[in-house]
Amino acid sequence: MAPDIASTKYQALVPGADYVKQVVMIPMRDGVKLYTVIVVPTNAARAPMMLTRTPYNAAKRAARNKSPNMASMLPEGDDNFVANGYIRVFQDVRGKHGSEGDYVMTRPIRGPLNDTKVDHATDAYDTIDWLVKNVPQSNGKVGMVGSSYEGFTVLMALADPHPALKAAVPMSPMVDGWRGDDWFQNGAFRTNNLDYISGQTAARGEGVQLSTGVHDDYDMVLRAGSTADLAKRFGVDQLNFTKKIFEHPAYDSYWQEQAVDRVLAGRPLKVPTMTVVGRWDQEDIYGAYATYAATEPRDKQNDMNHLVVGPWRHSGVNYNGSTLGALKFNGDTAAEFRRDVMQPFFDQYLKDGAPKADTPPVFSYLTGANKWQRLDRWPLAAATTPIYLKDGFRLGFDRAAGTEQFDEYVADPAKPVPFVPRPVRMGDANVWKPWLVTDQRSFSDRTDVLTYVSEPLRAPLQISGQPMVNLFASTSGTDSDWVVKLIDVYPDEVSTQPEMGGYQLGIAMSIFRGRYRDGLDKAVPITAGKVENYRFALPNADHVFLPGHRVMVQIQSSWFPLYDRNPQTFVPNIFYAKAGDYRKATQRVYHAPGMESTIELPVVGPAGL
Ligand code: PG9
Repeated sequence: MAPDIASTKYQALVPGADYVKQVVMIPMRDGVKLYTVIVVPTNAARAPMMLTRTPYNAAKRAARNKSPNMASMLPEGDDNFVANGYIRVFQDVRGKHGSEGDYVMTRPIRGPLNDTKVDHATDAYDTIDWLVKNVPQSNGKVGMVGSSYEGFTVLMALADPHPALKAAVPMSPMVDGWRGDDWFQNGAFRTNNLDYISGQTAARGEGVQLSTGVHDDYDMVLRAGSTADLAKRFGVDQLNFTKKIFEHPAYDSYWQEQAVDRVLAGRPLKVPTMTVVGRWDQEDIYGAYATYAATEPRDKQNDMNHLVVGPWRHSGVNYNGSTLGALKFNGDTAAEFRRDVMQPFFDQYLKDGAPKADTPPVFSYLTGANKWQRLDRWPLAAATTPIYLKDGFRLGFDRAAGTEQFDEYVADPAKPVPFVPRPVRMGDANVWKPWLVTDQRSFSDRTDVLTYVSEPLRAPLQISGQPMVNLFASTSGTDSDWVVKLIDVYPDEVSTQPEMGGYQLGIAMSIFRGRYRDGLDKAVPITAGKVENYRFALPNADHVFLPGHRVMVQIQSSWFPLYDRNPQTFVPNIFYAKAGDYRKATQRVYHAPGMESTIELPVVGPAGL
């Protein structure tokens, strides 16, 4: 009766493999060991190492296909690392999958929020220290790359980098969970996070996806009531990170002190870094620009801190970048960037004897014109030009007053505006990944959406920077959300792509929770009927509205079920709003003298229609 399960020492052979894969448990300074997969090309000698630290299962990340070929086995975005002979390393962060220790969601840096001796900076340091001493085929130089959570772990390694960390490419990094990355956007909570939290923290390995039994998430979330009710329904309210989120609805010190741009702002800039993000990044549209801006003042020669923005969805840089939803670009923009910009950048710092790369400070894809631009700074526009909301639902650069002072709509929390056409399937990758480029026509004619549109443009209008919302508005309630969408309306007919005729493409869209108008850290009720000035930034854009296109602005008070509903009655904590708190409100948007609602556009070149 000899047992038939092989010992842990057993290793299956992969005949003809062009790599050797080994798994090691790397000890950290506190004795905790982290599960690490090291893939070494068979002919490697003095090769650089590329490290990714992940909560998403290192064993799986290094096993896309079962194959003797390293290129097929590793993730698609690793194509150039393989072609250039890199050693590839994936590691489970502490507490997840094969790693020992405690998992803390996006574990904050040591300090007021982390009283242990370890964080992602120390774990990256200890890992790199071990790798350079224990991988004989390496040249002792390490790069770090990764997207989203993995991008966050790249940035955290920069807080106190090991001297062998020579270059870093954080992609779509999670930087500030409240301002706009992952958990919230300007205080509005993304309800699909409950599923993510359950998937990540219900177990050390694979967690639990929610079993809703409802095809349309719009119905599922609406029926539940508040977000706390929704969490309770699935038992997710018992998870520690859900509790932390519910305890911190405002931008208090809990969120401020773990914001990675703030963490990095005060530290020396030692590692050449290229921060990458997608223009239509549906998960982390905030942080890449924030860390770039926080680091830039210390980049005296403008050659250490780089920003890349491609026409991509979240993490789209690692996949095929020829299309996004209905949009078509010139060739595979992602493969082109990885091969022509990212790889030479890494090679310069990591490969022995590699030439200096011709890396621009900023590499940005100008959407609309569909071409890459090499820029020396971001944002490109030094100032903004207001475009005015006018009566007759018009939009223009002149401030000519009309007869109507305002437009109004009734926002009903019982019938919130969907963020994509129903049925809403947030977990469906085909819906979720390209949702920011969804045609906004489905919403422009709703009676609870105000839609302002310009005349067709006679000349190109380029915006390169962050548009600012400058809204004068009132509500009959005591709290309110404001969703503002800057949209490019295509001509009625597009000969090269007929389905784009009249398309309403979101260029920069955001939500703002009105209770935070006087400061993000404290909720203040709104006085019913009082006109307030709401100012908030939309996501960065680098876009040309082409001649014949029109500029559109849509305004609404919900974006459901992606964002939790504002009850429109002030309550101390919206997560716990009661059924009776959700009330209809009459919303007024003003375009009157002294109350001129505008979008301040970062125009480059002439501003005209
Ligand atoms: N956007 C995902 C995430 C990052 C950090 C925290 C929570 C979620 C991700 O794609 O990893």
